[in-house]
Amino acid sequence: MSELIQAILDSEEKNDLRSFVSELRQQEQKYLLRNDILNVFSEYCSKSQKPETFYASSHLGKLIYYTQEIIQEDSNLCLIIRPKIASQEVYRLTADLSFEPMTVQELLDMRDRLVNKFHPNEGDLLELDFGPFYDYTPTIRDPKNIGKGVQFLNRYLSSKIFQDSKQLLDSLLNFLRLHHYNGIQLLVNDRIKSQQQLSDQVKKAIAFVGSRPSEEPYEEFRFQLQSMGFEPGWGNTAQRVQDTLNVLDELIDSPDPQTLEVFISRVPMIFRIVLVSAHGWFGQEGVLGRPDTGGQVVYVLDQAKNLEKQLQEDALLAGLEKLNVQPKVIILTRLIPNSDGTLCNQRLEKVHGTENAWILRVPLREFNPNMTQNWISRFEFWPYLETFAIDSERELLAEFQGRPDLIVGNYTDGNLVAFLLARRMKVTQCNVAHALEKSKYLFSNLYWQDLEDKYHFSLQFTADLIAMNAANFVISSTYQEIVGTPDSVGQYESYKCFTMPELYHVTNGIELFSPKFNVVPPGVNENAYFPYTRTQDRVESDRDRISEMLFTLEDPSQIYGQLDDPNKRPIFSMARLDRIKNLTGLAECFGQSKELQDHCNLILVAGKLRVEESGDNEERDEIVRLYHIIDEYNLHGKIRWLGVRLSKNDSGEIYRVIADHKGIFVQPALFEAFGLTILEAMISGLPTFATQFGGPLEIIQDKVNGFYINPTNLEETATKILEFVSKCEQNASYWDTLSQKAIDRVYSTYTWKIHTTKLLSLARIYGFWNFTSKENREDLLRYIEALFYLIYKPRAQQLLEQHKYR
Ligand code: UDP
Ligand code: LCN
Repeated sequence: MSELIQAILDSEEKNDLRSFVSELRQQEQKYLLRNDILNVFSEYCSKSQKPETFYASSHLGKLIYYTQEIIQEDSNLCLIIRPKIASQEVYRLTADLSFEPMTVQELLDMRDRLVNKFHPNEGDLLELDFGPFYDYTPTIRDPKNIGKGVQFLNRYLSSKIFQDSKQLLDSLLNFLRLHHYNGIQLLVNDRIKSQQQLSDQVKKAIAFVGSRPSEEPYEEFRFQLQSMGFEPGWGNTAQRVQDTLNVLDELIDSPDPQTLEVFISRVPMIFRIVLVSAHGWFGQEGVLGRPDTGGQVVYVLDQAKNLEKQLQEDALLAGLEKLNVQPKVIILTRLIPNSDGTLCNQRLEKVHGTENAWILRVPLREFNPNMTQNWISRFEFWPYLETFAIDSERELLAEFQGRPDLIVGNYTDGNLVAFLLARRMKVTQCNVAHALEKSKYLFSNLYWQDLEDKYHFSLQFTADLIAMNAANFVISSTYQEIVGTPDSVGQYESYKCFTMPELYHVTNGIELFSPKFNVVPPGVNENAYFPYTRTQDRVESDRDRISEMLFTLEDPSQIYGQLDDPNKRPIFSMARLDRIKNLTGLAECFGQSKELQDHCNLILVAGKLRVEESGDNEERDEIVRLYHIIDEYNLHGKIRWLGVRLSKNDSGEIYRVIADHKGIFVQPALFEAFGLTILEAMISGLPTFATQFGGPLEIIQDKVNGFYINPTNLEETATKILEFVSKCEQNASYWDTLSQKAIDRVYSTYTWKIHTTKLLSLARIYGFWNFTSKENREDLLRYIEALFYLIYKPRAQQLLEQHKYR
């Protein structure tokens, strides 16, 4: 950046800089974000009649492009520049146009001054810095490789084996000795005592199994292998055992990353998994669409089913059939005594379509029954997590008859519980964010004190820092969830450096280049969601019933609005009614475009119809707004709002019926972390228009298999949809082409098979890495514990005090 700055200062552009700075000074806002900065610059360019190239190609234009934020203070401007993904430089631009680099501490102090929360005379604020803990772990260099942690780790580990083969092979042997199932030793027994013996015996065993018929079942030669030092777990046939031993042999002789990955991925070390999804209504029926209950529940349920299937397949291939191995997956959630007709008050529920996957619901301790007997918003949930983890540990140990092999947390609360459990039980911890609220709510950290009553971000962000640093590995659904795009900051990236005025400063909150980050997108339930063209798999009566419900049924208890012309092309959307989902924005976009109304109807599936039925602030506000918009733009006859709770199959059929009518799906969220409805719509064959803010940017390839929209620009969004609609009206095959491309996209990239294979391979490799380097993490975990006990817990207790009087 310094070269770019110098180039501006050494050229005529210095005058432009001066004038632009004076434009900035005239802005009322003291804190400008990227969009504001670009707007001011574009105005400046047109006012001063700059050639078109100036905006993008001048030095100044480039500097502005990289500038994420500008803060004005007295006569100075502070520029926060992001020269590339996951890096930040900060400069003070003084009145005489000199650029002085600023430290992170200076930046955070300045932000505090901006909100009048800087108290230099009261001493320094607590500074959180996780940087030193990552100094001795390997880090990725190139930002484009962020999110490919495991590949990197494999390269690193295998090069270490090269360098110090003795030590690492010793740990490999110890690692192999570690594994057993229900007390039965797996892989190697104590006949193999040294690394040298391991190497010799592997070669002997390879020769031995090589002499057997390749399809011979393992059980037939089990005892011969045992006498050589090998126990079950190498394969189910002579061929498979030979393959696995060959991989190990190669690893010993000439380690390389692929061999290491293949070998560790075959080690039968995972049989019991816990998926923690603590808040919300977690159930299989009648829960979706309620506040806080959306994609995460869908994701975790599908993941549980597919993990079980994959674990069963792996166990079979490893030759463990006769050991009566029964992999078990437990979804750990809270029990809600007043469960509003759902099964959320049931302790144990089997996951449909599985043999051994369960939902285990553990009640919160009864601090105040008004709270703990009922659903509690995710923003209020913090005081209950520690005791929930303690109680859950006991229940899990009983259910599994031992410790689990992997704990996966979901969302901030589940990740914190996963941390507490993993720490207590010494198990590998994996995190899934689903959504990090910090980047969802603008300025949520700077103004945390004003928002505290409603959102309690001080607890949430502290919990996030704790859990993301403690996790052995993190899976994200997209790359940008970690580090954003060239022009927007990633969700994890937003935890790198921030202030919580009067609470703490974070100078290095997370190492984005750590190999712990891995992109592993979810899939979609292919039994419920499949292309509308697969008529043989559809049930005609369901189709008719759903079709009636969507277009004509009169049932004021759950449907609002009748269509004047049900044959118009449907624009469809389905989401929880919270502000960020912005269904009201879509209604407004539709309301403002007469032309869109001429061609299409708008059909929304959105939680509830009545304010009195909702216990959630945002949901209530959105219900009111939606009615208001319908009246304001007189959308009667053109819109239907379904406040229904659909079964899984119905929700699949609904997309297909919309596709039968050559409709489209619109996902208008102001920000969407990933967006499962987009996968559901696309696999059903619906041309999909999705927000350009967040994960959809990676799911859809614009104009190839769907379209991006900017949901804050209503006119542009309406135009994009209209363009598509008129193209389809001119040429009906255009809709079909888009529909097929959407279907292909999901099948090629977003399946649960891809997801679970990768997740399990990660769990094994990080388990190995954790085993070989565990002493290196203890200091980090101690620091994290201190944060938990000294910051998180006292604040959680304060909140609990408030809850006692609700
Ligand atoms: N969903 C539903 N009924 C509703 C709203 C949503 O069944 O009224 C389902 C939807 O099919 C999808 C999930 O809830 O599977 C929402 O996931 P997404 O990732 O799109 O958003 P989230 O709600 O997690 O933010
Ligand atoms: C939460 C969200 O907000 C969505 O964007 C995701 O699709 C969902 O969780 C599943 O990860």
